[in-house]
Amino acid sequence: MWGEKMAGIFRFSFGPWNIHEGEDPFGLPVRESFDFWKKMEFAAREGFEGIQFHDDDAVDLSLSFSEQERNLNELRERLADLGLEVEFIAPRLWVDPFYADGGFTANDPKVREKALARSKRAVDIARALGTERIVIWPAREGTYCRETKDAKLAVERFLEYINALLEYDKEIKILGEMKPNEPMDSCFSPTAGHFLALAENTIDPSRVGVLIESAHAVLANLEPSDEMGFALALGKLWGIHLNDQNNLKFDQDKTFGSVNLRRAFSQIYLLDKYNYGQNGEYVGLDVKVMRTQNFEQSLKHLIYSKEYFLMLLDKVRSVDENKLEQLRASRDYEELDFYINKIILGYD
Ligand code: XUL
Ligand code: MN
Repeated sequence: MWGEKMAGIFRFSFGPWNIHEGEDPFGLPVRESFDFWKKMEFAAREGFEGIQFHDDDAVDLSLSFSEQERNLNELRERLADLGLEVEFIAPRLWVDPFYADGGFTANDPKVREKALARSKRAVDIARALGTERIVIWPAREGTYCRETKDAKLAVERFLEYINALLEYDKEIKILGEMKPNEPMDSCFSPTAGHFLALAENTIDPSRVGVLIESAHAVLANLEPSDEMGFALALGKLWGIHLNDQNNLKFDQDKTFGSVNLRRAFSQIYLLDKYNYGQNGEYVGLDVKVMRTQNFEQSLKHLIYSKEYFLMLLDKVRSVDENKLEQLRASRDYEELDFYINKIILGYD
């Protein structure tokens, strides 16, 4: 059906939360849980090479320090045995009720202090697992109603927090993963552009970049491939979360390509054209399985997101660049539009 499915330099990753029991804000879990190592074995079997972790996906933070260290060493070894490496660690500052008002932008200084301490621990976990990438998704760093936090002070606190982490470990790289809303009404630094402006004001801008998630861009009413192009132009596209989103509603994390094939095509076109991945960056997925899938069917969203990517990569590589240039030169954009859709439909 499709060509050689050559991934080239592309290496794929996902996080264990992408295989889940179907719980949502309106309903209980609908499926049994997959055991952690079953998820990892699935990843290896399906040709994934990287695993994304939150700090507490990687290790039980309630254990003693020495137990954590032991478990982290074992985790790294067992993952390596499966041919997997850790892509990044993201401090999870939004689940614990302690962070109800956010972490590093919380009004309570004790909360801010603990959020930083937990994030420093996340840095140690990353290093123990062999990665320098720290992903910051500022989930609750925003407001439910405007006057609850000082918007200027919040951004200054965001900056202080990033600086403290850069200072803490001189090797780490910080990847901001921005989303305009959800769970908050409104988030500070809602887009990649905001975060990159912040990055330039840190103590070491060269170690601060972005992870662009397709659905998050759509939620900001932005085109994911343009967001990626923006970051690529600045040398800051260090991670991606491919998925899909059906217009402006809750963050759907749908299977990549399942809503809008053209939008998926545009992202891959750009990534392939500019050799995304040449510095070890991963094609990360962040996708949710439909609640209606049963246990056995609940891995397909990951398999198919990767398949969509590879099928569309094949299409991307069949674009006649000369023809594209001619159509650009003659400004016949109707023809260009039709040409790309014919390729996607297999009529070219
Ligand atoms: C939230 C989201 C997170 C991050 C990692 O919308 O995308 O899963 O990717 O914390
Ligand atoms: Mn994500």
